[in-house]
Amino acid sequence: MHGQVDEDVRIQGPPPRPRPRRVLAVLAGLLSGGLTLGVGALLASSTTRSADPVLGVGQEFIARTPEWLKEWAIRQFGQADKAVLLGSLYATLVLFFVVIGLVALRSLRAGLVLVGLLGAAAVGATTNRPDATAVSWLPSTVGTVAGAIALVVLVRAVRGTPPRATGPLSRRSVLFGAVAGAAAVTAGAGAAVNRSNSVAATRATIVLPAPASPAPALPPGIDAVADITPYVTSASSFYRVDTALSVPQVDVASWTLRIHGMVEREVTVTFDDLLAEDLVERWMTMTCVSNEVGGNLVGNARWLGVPLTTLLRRAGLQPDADMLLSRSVDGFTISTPVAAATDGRSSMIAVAMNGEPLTDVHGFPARMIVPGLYGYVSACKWITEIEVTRFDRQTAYWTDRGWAEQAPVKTASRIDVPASFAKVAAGQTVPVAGVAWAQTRGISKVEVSIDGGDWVEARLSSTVDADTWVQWSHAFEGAAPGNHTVRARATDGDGAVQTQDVVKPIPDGSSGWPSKFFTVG
Ligand SMILES: Nc1nc2c(c(=O)[nH]1)N[C@H]1C(S)=C(S)[C@@H](COP(=O)(O)O)O[C@H]1N2
Ligand SMILES: [Mo]
Repeated sequence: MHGQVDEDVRIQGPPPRPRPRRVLAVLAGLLSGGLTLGVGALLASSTTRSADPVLGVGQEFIARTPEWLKEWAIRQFGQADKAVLLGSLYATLVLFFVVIGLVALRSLRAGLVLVGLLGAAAVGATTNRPDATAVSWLPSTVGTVAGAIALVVLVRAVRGTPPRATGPLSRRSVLFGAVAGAAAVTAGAGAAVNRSNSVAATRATIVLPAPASPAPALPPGIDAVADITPYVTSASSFYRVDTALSVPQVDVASWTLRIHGMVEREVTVTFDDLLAEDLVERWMTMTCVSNEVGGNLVGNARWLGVPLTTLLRRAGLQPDADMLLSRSVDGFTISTPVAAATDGRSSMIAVAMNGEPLTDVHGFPARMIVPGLYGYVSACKWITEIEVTRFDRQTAYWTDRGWAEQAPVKTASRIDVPASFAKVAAGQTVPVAGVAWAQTRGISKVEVSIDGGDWVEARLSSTVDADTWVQWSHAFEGAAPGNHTVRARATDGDGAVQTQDVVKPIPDGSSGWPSKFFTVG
């Protein structure tokens, strides 16, 4: 009985209000935009990853961002900078698609002009990437055409007479559903292809040979200090710095490293060629030039690889060459002084980190590692080419943007404890501890001072050699109640004391004494 009453009410109620056409136009804009991105992603996944319209525009944005904005973004968002960039890019696109839908409702031609402009921008960006191929224009072009057709069909359906109630589904709903479905299917298929192209599976099948020259075993007492940075940094907690919006997934079977330019003979090696060499394994600490005093863009790992000298000797360097210009699969470039490869330090083309093949973010299948130089002038990830050349002929990605050509790592220390603004109970000892590094020179001493008082020598943990950081610690007794500042300074193996001069990272690395503020009481 009740059911019947309900039925009567519904039949006699007001007819469903037709959805306002502007809402439908916005939806038309969003769905056709979604189809553009889906088709673009699918085509890019099966041709060139960097030809994806969104990634291409994002990468071009990174390449053209002024230095101050980049610095601000890194300071503001740190390791999340890429996620923030992609998020903003998608938010902007949503806004564009909404506008396109509304404009198209009034004038389809004007809407299509906007679609065309957006498509042209995407084609421009993707074909301008340094790793662009002959087909990089395709994903954005086909995606834009598909989106344009969808926009015309959907907007015409919106403009047409309200849907007649013929059956449960109007023609309009079918069209909207079809475009939504096509957008979802293409985007999903693109993501699936990308997943299947990922290096995770091949990486797991790689068998690393034993090193001909193994790294020294870690001496006892290398992690002597509790609650601070461990001596070994795992791959997953190692800092990541690069310009790659999507992490290159390199097919190791077809990957090669080519050494050319000012050489006696060109050398091209495969990954298996590298593994067949006499491999050396070394502990080395790597630092980013963007690391602020007290910052965490520094890590220490056991690297396995082929000495750079092995490969360069095979190629035969011309005597007037002074630069190695490394190129990554994504077109990124790094310039390294030839001397850093030939002066006896453990420079290598690394294939493994802490006993495992490199992870994709850290440069799979191979990267350069040079002790004592900041990463941007040495540590090329996803390396595929070394051009032997001269500093008066070539420049590299970051040196084109105002960073120094020569950038040896500056002697540095960091205070890990006490934590900033820590509170310590009165009468207790205050542990002060951290790490210090001066790759190739080593650390001979770390000193600490409270409130500008006398420098007291801290205790150094053991270390394996001059190319890695070392832990240090000191326990302050009898700090008076109140606010205090503790400072640290390191002395390197040459006897040079870490400079007090406070300078920013650009152009060749930050300096200054690290400090921590704490309260007793
Ligand atoms: N291909 C490529 N290699 C690169 C970079 C990059 O942007 N692209 N960044 C360099 C910089 S600035 C640093 S500090 C190190 C960081 O290496 P990691 O991410 O493995 O810690 O990689 C270097 N190698
Ligand atoms: Mo860096």
